[in-house]
This record gives sequence, C-alpha cells and structure tokens, in this order.
Amino acid sequence: MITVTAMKWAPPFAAGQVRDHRVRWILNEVGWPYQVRLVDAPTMKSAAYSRGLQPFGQLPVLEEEGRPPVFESGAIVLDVAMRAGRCIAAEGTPERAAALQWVIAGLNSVEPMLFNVAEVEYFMDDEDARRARRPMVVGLAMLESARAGRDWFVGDGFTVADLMLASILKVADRLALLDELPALAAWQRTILARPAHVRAEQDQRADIARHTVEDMRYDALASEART
Ligand SMILES: N[C@@H](CCC(=O)N[C@@H](CS)C(=O)NCC(=O)O)C(=O)O
Repeated sequence: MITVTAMKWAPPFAAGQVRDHRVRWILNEVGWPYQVRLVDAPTMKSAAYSRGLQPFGQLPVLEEEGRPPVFESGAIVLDVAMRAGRCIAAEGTPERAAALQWVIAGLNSVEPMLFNVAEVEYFMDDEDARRARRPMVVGLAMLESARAGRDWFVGDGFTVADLMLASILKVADRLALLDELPALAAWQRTILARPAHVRAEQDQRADIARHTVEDMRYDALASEART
C-alpha cells in the first residue's frame, strides 16, 4: 500500500495548496490506491523523519512497501506517472522530454519566483518591492504564449506538465496575477476541474478541517528550541 505524508493542519490560505495535493492528484489520475499519514510539526522536524523520509523536514513523501521513500513533489509525480505509464509519453520520445522540461521549469523557474512575489505581497509594505512583481507577470505571459492556445502543454492529452503547472499557478491565481491572463486562467480552471484533482483537493481540505493549529504542536518545537 502507498502512503502519502500530509499535514494535519494548515492555515486557511494554504488549504488546497499544500504540496501533498500533487501526489494525491497523480495517484488519483493513475488509479493507484493510497492512504494518508498526517503529521504534526515535531514529527516533521524530528531527526528520525529527516534521516528516514525527508532530509529537509518537509512533505510530501511517498512511502511504498519494498521501495525506498521518495520525497520532492515533482520527483513523486514523475515517478508515479512513469511507473504507471500514464500522464506522460513513452521513454525516449520528444513528448517525454517536453513533459520533463515543463515540470522542471514549473518547479525551478516559476514556483520560486511566485513565492518571492507572495512574500512581497503578504509581508512587505515597501512600494518599490511590490513593483518588483511586474517582471513575474511578464514571465507568466510567456508561459501563456508557450501554450499557444492548445489545450495541453505537451502533445494531445493531459500530462504531468499540465498537472504541475496548474498546481504551481494556484499561488498566481491567489495573488490575482492571472487576472491579466484570462486564457491561462481559463486553461488552469479546466485542468483543476479534472475529477482526480477535485478529489485530491477536497480530501486535503477535509483532513485540514478535522484539525486545528493546536494539532500541529508548534509549541513543542518552540520549547525544544529553548532547551
Ligand atoms: N520542493 C519541495 C517543497 C516542500 C515544501 O516546501 N513543503 C511544505 C508544504 S507545501 C512543508 O513541508 N512545509 C513545512 C515546513 O517547511 O516546515 C517539494 O516540492 O516537495
């Protein structure tokens, strides 16, 4: 049985966006059953967790009997898709290379910049810093032109490229950065309406809703830091 590590609780702005939703999503797409292991902060930050599961004390992690655990949401999505032979073209094809390219571009070039913008928007009052978000909006416009009006980023069907980019752009949507890019926003809505994603997000939200901030036991982390 596959086990996906997910957070017991997250603040409302993060519900539906915690990265385990990507793992739940690809598993739903390929139809592999899984169970979820909900963890709190002290568990995630424990030496046992970082030694055995995720060296940075984060999630998601995919555990499966008979295999070493896999961390990094992108690695897990790709590993599942390749092993299942679903949502990605065959090895050695140009479409496989293009899908890898878009997944890595999303994780390496788009997501970090979006998080920088989010930091500015949520935590900085400085007007100059806020204006610095402008190049990012242009970056997203390039993403839109790369899709060139097609339904999918790669080939003629849904792939991990669409999954990863639509997932990453959830932050852009939240920051209203897609308001000026209605075609990209409409594409994202279509991708996120896939039943496999809807179920993944609903399940994550339900797990979070069953818990409160107290369940994360951040206080235990704080007292450990003091000792
Ligand atoms: N690059 C990693 C990022 C993992 C990550 O930042 N996970 C967040 C949840 S979305 C986390 O574990 N945050 C808790 C923490 O850092 O303490 C991935 O894609 O899996």
